[in-house]
This record gives sequence, C-alpha cells and structure tokens, in this order.
Amino acid sequence: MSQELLLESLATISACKTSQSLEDIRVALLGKKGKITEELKKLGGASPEERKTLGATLNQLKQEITDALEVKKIALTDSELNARLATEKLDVTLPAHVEQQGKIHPITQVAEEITAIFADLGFSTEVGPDIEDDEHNFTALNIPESHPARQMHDTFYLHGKGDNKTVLRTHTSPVQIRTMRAGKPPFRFIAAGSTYRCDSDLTHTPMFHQVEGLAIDKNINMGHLRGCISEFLRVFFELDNVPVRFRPSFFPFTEPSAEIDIGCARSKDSLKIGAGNDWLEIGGCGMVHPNVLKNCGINPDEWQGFAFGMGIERLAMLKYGIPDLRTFFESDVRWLSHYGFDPLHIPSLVGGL
Ligand code: 2NM
Repeated sequence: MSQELLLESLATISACKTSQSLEDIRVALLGKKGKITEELKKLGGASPEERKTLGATLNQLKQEITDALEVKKIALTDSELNARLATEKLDVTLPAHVEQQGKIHPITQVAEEITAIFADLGFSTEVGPDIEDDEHNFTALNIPESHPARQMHDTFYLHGKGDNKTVLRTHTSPVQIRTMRAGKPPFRFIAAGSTYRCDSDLTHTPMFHQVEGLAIDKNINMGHLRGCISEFLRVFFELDNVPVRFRPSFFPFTEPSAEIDIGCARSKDSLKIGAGNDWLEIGGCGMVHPNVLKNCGINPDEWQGFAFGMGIERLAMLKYGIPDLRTFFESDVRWLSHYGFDPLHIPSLVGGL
C-alpha cells in the first residue's frame, strides 16, 4: 500500500512541469488534508505493534517525498528562471529614454539675448525691487505729484500715504535712479524686469516686462542714442540693416523725447521686420532730463546721457512669431513646449557686432 503510494507520488512529482503545480502536489500529499498526512493520522487507531512498523514506513515515505519535492522544486525554479532570462533580454544598445525636459520661457530667453547684445555694447546689468516707493517710481523721474503722467501709468498702489506710499513699479526706471544715486558717472547699464500697470485687454497684461538702458557720460548726444538703438535692433533681429525712425514724443524724464519705430512690411496676416513701407513702434527714448540728473546728484552741465525703454513681450512676439500676448502668462505647458527654448540654447548673435 505505502509502496504504491510512494511510487505513484514520485511519478507525479517527476511528471510535474511548473513550480505552481508542484506546490499543488505538495499540498495534496503533505498538506493538512494530504494523502500522507491522512495516513499518518490513521496511526492513532492502530495497535502499538502496527504503529511502530507502519509509523516508521510512513515517516520514511514522507521523507522520500519531501526530498523528491525539494529536488524537483530546485530543478523547476532553475529552468523557469532560465526561460525568463532567455525571453526578457535587455538590449543595452537601444537609445536611452528621452526624459521630459523643461523649457526656457520666451521672456527669459529674449531678456538674456538683450542682455548679451548690450553687454557687447559695453552695458552692464542692474536690478531693483518690484515694490517701489512713490519717490523712486515717479518724483525722482521728474513726475511730480498731480502730474497727469501718474494717471497715465495706471499704477497699482499698495499701502502708505504721502512719501511712504508704495507701488508696484510701473517701469524699470527706478532702477536707474537707485543705480545713479549709489554710484558716480559715467554710467552705462541696462535694467530688465517685471513691471506692473492696472490694465488688461487683448494687448495689455497687468504684469509685463521692460528693458531700459541708460548711458551717462560727457558729450553724449542723440547720435549715440540712435546708433546704439540701431545696432541693438540689427543684431537682435539678425538683419543686415534695420530701418529705424525716431518720432518726436514726450516723456517727463527725457528732453527731447522720441518714439522708436522700425521699418516693416504688413500684409493681411503677416508682418515682416526690416523691409517695406510701414512702421512699427517698439519703444521710447530720449536725452535724460536735467532734473532727473539733478535728483541723482549729477551736475547736468557736466554730464549728459541718453535713455531708452522697450517692451520685452513685443520684441519676443516679433522675433519668434508669437501672435497673442496673453499666452505668455497662461502657464500652458503645450505653449511652453512649442515656444520655449532648450536650457543650453546659447543666445544667437548672428550677424555679430
Ligand atoms: C523710456 C523712454 C524714454 C528712461 C529714462 C530713464 C532715466 F531714469 F534714466 F531717466 N530710464 N528710462 C526712458 C526714457 C524710458 O521708456 C519707454
């Protein structure tokens, strides 16, 4: 009887093909209700004599089956592992997965391009706070209290009254005031950064970006200003020649003042910079008003200078064909992956200086 059971069990184990079915066989033989276990339970009802011989036989049988299961288990797991290794090959020559890369926002890119071009023209970069006081944002720039220019600027007022009034800077010009007051002429620097005006429609966002430049020295004149602006625009737009027009204008902080226009060709749905019969305004400029120099402790009879300001969004839209201003600030990653720049993209200076 037990010999039969042994042969039958060993045959089943030997024929088994997977480690899962081997486990089923083990349970069927040695589990709580397994065949061998049942046989061992019957020993309780046997006579002491029988128990001795049958017990020894059954234990021997159990040991042989346990050994057979163990040997088979090792063989099966080995062959299963080999089969997996054969199918799950790793091709180390495959190209690496492309990681999702972040993009540089066009505003950042263009600000860096502008900075690089003016650096080549001898301009350093200065920064200042976004939250300004009335004095730096207006008064020092020859815009006294009650001057209509203050209404023109759609200022975001924060808190405080009188001289303590704080505002979100409406232009980057307070950086020029701070830098001139902190140093001694000559000066040659630009300030680029966020600016704020309470204005919001198709072509205005409440936060936008400006770059302003300032050059203070002896015998600086409007010809220097014009040459500087022309050279910047030529390099920025990567053109051999950019038509530039200065159109008389007014700013409280410059005298004389001018709007800067560049030549362009407009058709129904395209705009081409650098050719054609139309003009497009891209900024303002002028000779720094003597009052502004005086407000910064600079003698206007000894020092003169020019200043200019341009909108970074507009420059970015024109150079990179971005049609809608408001998309700059919607944080849409699809827009950013389309119009954004790769992190190590070197600002192009095609055409050189
Ligand atoms: C503009 C146009 C004209 C300007 C003037 C100054 C300062 F502080 F030096 F007086 N900074 N920027 C200026 C002049 C800005 O932006 C359209």
